[in-house]
Amino acid sequence: MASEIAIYHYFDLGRLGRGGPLVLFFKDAGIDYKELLYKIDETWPENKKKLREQGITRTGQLPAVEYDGHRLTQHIPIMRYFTRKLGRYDGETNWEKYLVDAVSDIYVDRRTEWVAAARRGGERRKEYVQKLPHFYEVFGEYYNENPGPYLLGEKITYVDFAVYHLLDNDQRIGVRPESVPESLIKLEEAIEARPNLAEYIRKGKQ
Ligand SMILES: N[C@@H](CCC(=O)N[C@@H](CS)C(=O)NCC(=O)O)C(=O)O
Repeated sequence: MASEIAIYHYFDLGRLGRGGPLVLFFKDAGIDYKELLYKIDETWPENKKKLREQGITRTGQLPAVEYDGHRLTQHIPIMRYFTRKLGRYDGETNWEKYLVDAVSDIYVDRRTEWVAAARRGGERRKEYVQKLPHFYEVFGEYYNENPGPYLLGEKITYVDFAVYHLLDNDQRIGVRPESVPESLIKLEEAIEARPNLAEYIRKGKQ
């Protein structure tokens, strides 16, 4: 991947911010990146304005990545951009690509619920927690289509980092359902054992 460095703009979320899907993906793929992290406090509106003016994020939301003369936002499409560049981390057949896309879409649905719950709290958070077992069941079924540990079996794809992140995030915020499908536990173990990720993830859990 030459010597190009990706500039990754995100929030400084402390331990919660560790291991976001993009970071896991960059590390796993050996893509050099530099983090620019912003506080979510009274300084954010001003930073948001600047980032929009600079064209780094049109929506005013993060993550955003500067790479190869481009400004990229929307973290799932960002990972897809890199998979096409690398020629790895996606399905190969039409069906495999479809499966990866479908699970990504469900991941985005669940993430949108979480962002709203985190922002509004209260009832919205309760509703989110109630919906979680359903999401876990659905992800578990998709991950059961192949022997695993990844969605497509032995071949890792970008969506595996996203689903792993979701499991880890729910664990950290204490809302993980009591029963987690075995296929998702296998995914977690496999991601945590990946050579470029094992130490980073272990340190983040300390
Ligand atoms: N569709 C975007 C959503 C990004 C998003 O929801 N970002 C939130 C944080 S997780 C954000 O920037 N919030 C601050 C704001 O809206 O001002 C993606 O998937 O990357």
